[in-house]
Amino acid sequence: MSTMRKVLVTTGCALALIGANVSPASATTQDWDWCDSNQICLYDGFSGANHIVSYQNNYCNELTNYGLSGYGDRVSSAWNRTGHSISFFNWNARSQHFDLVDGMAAGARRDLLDGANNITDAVKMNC
Ligand SMILES: [Ca+2]
Repeated sequence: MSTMRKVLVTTGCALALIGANVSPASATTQDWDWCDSNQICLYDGFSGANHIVSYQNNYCNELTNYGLSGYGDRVSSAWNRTGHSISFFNWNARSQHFDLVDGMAAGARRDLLDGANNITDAVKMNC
């Protein structure tokens, strides 16, 4: 390994350690991956980290079942850039119904409630 290569590897390790100790405030500025206007954006991580999928929801009061697309039980945060409130649902296999587990105002972005984290399967725009 050349001297230059060793320097680069060492620098990379130092940066990785700095990244692990990042403060919550600076983490927030790095999160909330891009979300287009009029879309509902869903994220695997908290504070908008790790974008999963976005829906251009043109359908009022119709359930978008993202569990069918393989995104169920993964969403931890969301950004609602529609002009309407949205509701999140969890599929209840026992009752064979969708249970309402969280809701979000128009324009809001936040982590899902503790009881809704990593369990939702569908979203609906209320209008
Ligand atoms: Ca679920």
